[in-house]
Amino acid sequence: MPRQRTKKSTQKPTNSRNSAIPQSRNSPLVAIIMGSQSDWETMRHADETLTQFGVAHECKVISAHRSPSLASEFSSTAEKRGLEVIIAAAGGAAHLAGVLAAHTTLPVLGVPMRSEALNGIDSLLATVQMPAGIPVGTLAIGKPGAVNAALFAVAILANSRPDLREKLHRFREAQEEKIRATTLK
Ligand code: RP5
Repeated sequence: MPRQRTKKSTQKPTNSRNSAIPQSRNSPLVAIIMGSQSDWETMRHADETLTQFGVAHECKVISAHRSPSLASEFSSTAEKRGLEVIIAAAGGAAHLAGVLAAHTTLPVLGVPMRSEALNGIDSLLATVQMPAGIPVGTLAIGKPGAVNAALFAVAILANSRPDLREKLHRFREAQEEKIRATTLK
């Protein structure tokens, strides 16, 4: 059964087998998958954004390299479990989004993590340079990418959910209002 993070927390995500994350009553529509627990500090911003919009979601650590069969099993069964969007974050040789996309026709949004060696340029190129035929929608490196991946997932879901579309409009209006109200001293 899928599990879902239900509240803001700095607690790192773990896989369902050993998770302390409470069971969700609603089936998750979005999965936030990351290659390592070290990605959580960035990806919690995607978690928080989806929570802000009231979108049922789950957060898991799955590595394309360190747990390849779990990555394949997760992605190939995602659609029949009711997921509609997968967000995949990884750093360095960041193959996670591409591997998940290879096993599903659900939209996969890739978030490149800022890496120590190359500051995320490696993650960006590894995520974005997919061969024609297996798309990954790649967002910006780090926190802006995490937030925008969640907003993109909301926009996809909003195509068939007028309540979410309305929330997106209100979010944009509030954002613009904040800019208009900004005065420089
Ligand atoms: C990637 O390697 C992960 O997504 C992470 O960004 C990076 C480093 O992982 P750790 O060594 O911190 O587990 O697979």
